[in-house]
Amino acid sequence: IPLEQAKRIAAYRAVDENFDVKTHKVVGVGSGTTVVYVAERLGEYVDKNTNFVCIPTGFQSKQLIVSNKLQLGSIEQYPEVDIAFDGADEVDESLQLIKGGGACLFQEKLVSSSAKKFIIVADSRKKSPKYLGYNWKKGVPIEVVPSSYVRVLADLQNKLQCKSASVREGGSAKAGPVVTDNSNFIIDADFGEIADPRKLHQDIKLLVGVVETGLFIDNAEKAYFGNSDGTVQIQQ
Ligand code: DER
Repeated sequence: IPLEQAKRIAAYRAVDENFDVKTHKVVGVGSGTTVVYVAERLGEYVDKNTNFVCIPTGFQSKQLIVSNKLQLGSIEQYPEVDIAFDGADEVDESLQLIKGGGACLFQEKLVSSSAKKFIIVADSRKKSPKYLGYNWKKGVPIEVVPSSYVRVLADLQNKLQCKSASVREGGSAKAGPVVTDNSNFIIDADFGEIADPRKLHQDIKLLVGVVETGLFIDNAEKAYFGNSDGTVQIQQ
């Protein structure tokens, strides 16, 4: 089956098996192309008796909430989230994640780490057979304060021995660096295989200028992977 259908099947299954419309009042909605189907499915739960609020993880996420006629709330109003759904760029065997492919990692981590339950939805390409960095070759996304990017690039190389690192450029969409929904830059840092993502996250987080890393440690509780044969694999 087509990739988009595999993603949809996984997302629908994740919502149907984990979202409880009676008890879950605050729902985090992530960013990217797979979570589109989460928002679609949540929209099908809305009726005159439901009152759950959805918390966005960036502008695209806000669009998903609005276009699916879901109630939009802010993380400031609802700092405690009952359940959050999001995509991932890679998932390792202990459910550690690389996220940030869509440059929304800061708000994604703010929402997912504020959630009692955090569920990942992805297609089977995102599941790593071993460690992070096995399939995802674009490096660890890192959100940095714009004025610090030269310093952070140097520290990544000199202090953390990363193989290569660069500021994410807008390409044909925008001259110059990608600017995140929080007015920051993204640096993608290639560390090759990441045997200890927790240690790497901590080391990167200490660098001056780093706002947040795309290494989501001990955050996800379950992951739903859509396979090309239409089946769904669940990791927990
Ligand atoms: O940027 C992100 O973290 C997104 O969630 C991304 O990792 C997943 O994007 P996809 O669902 O389009 O593959």
